[in-house]
Amino acid sequence: MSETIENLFQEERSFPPPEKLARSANAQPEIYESAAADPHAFWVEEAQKLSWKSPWKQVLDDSEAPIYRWFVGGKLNVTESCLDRHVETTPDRIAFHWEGEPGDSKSLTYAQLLAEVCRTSNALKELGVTKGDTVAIYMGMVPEIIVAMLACARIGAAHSVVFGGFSAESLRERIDDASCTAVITQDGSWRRGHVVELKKNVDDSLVGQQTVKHVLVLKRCENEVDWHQGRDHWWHDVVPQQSDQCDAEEMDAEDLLYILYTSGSTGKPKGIVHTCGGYMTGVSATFRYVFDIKDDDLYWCTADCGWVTGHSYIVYGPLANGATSLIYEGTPDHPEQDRWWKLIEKYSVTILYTAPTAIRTFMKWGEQLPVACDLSSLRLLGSVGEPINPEAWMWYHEYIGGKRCPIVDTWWQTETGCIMITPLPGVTTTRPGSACTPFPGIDAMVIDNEGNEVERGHGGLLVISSPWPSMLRGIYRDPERYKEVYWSQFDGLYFPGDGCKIDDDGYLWLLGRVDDVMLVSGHNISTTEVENALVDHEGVAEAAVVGRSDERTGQAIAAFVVLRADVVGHDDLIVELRKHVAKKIGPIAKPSSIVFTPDLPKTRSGKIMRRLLKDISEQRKLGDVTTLANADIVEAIRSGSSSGQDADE
Ligand code: 6R9
Repeated sequence: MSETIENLFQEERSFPPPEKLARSANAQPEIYESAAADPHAFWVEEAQKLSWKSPWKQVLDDSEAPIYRWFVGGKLNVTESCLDRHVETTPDRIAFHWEGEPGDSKSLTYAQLLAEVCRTSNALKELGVTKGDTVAIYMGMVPEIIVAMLACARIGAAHSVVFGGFSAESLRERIDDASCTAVITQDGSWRRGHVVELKKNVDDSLVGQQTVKHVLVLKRCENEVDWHQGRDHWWHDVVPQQSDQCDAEEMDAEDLLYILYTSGSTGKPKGIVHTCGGYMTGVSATFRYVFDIKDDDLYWCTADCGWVTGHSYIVYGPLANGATSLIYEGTPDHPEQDRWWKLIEKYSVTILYTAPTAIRTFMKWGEQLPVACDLSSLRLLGSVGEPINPEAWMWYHEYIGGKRCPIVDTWWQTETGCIMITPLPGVTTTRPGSACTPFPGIDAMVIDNEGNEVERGHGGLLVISSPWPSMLRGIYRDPERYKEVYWSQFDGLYFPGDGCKIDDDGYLWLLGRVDDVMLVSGHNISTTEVENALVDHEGVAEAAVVGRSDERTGQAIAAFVVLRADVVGHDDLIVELRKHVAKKIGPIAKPSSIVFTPDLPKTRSGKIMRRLLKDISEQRKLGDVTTLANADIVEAIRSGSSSGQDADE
């Protein structure tokens, strides 16, 4: 019988934590043992670090599993943990330094942020938004997006942030699904020097829409907008004159905090539901220990608030810990490809949290850009969103981290709310490409298709075997789909849909989505391992592989390769790359075709869309491309691909 997923790629390099960081790290080695001995006590201790209005009566109610309730009966308002308590002790501490794409900037202290949140809360109340309503937020990365999220939380309205790059149709679908009563947006948002017309998209999305009564519009780009009298309100007309005091609505631990839609690879977007008490406990604890946050740190998470990473690790986690963060509005290549490195230099950023897709793009652009900037303030690096290829990890380590910064490769999902598998920077000896081990208090296993735990040294499916506080509470208005998608495969186990292998020391190596696994001559091969082997070649910056139907082998591996800036793609290189993969992970994994391309199709959150590459390889009509960040690349690949050679020997 074939393995659920083969274990092919071996990585021998390892990096112990720097001594100085280890000595004063927020998480010390004992944390694993004590959390394992009593996980509930661990989470209770973390929950107690938040501000509660009244205590819970029960830590976990699992009587209706897989619907779990945490901190049952507890009352709180998450904005008091994020703002009020810091304003009491350190009102002048900076919460956010913000830099706009055109170069304008602004800083907000905790006291200023609380005042602005209260004014916005009062404005929303005046418009009739109340506890139990859902508000859509469709904005760019301006400080007001954070203010808007927190203002909703303060008055007990759920927010549903829709990424500002999504179309009017996607916005409409999400507004309808959650029956939003208000939308908060901007006239426009800056992106690579151009204005993205957010207000226009909102107008288009609301044609014939019934539930939305009010649209609050922040002026940012001064582009012209249509105005719907009675429905539309300028932020500057309704917010500034409000009182800067607003009592925080008392919320049950299990009341809805937000809905966030995740599309997955196919099908209708799922409205992932997060509640107040457990979610805050999870994000606050993971932020403190994984990012080792200290008073003098300047933390920068490069995500957009439209993604869960922005919710958990720009807004709720950092603010719960009283952190000082940088946020940046624009793209990394505006005005030049060194914008990020200039920002790190300007603000003396100490902790950087970004995605493999960004790192691989910087590899493609070349290390001369970061090397020319002073990045010596950095002390810790993070990665999230996709498996990070070992070679990309090494590049990040060398050219961004100056070989001195630990890298935390953090595996988690919109659904999990907080980081689940990760190194702890002062404790874990890291291995490039491994997310290492479950966070304290989290139970994960790798199992085969029959549900048996695999032995070390083998691959299989990742599952989470006990509930955790920040877990999703369901799919909005679709409890059956929730059970079906996550809990129907293996009894009592949460199935995230990712492949994973466990090495001889118990380290976990994420292998991408199970749907993408390729079946070649009876071997189940993960896309991640073949991509790792390709990126291991010095000429390659990025690679994506898919299984294309093949009469002889079932599936054949089709590879799409992005080369580094100074490398030219030619036939000899194709031969060389195939040999390289064969040598690195075995002849079975050799791509049968390799196409060079300037970029890969990616979702707007930077994940490679292998589904489209599969359509191209099998010369099918392309599936849905509306969530694509770079739609034009698909045509370019398609024309390149028809001339791409099929090297079979
Ligand atoms: C936070 C976020 C979740 C999916 C997840 C997995 C992939 C995220 C990863 C990773 C390997 C990591 N993923 N982090 N794979 N290593 N460190 O990305 O949430 O947008 O819901 O995506 O992303 O496949 O299942 P979300």
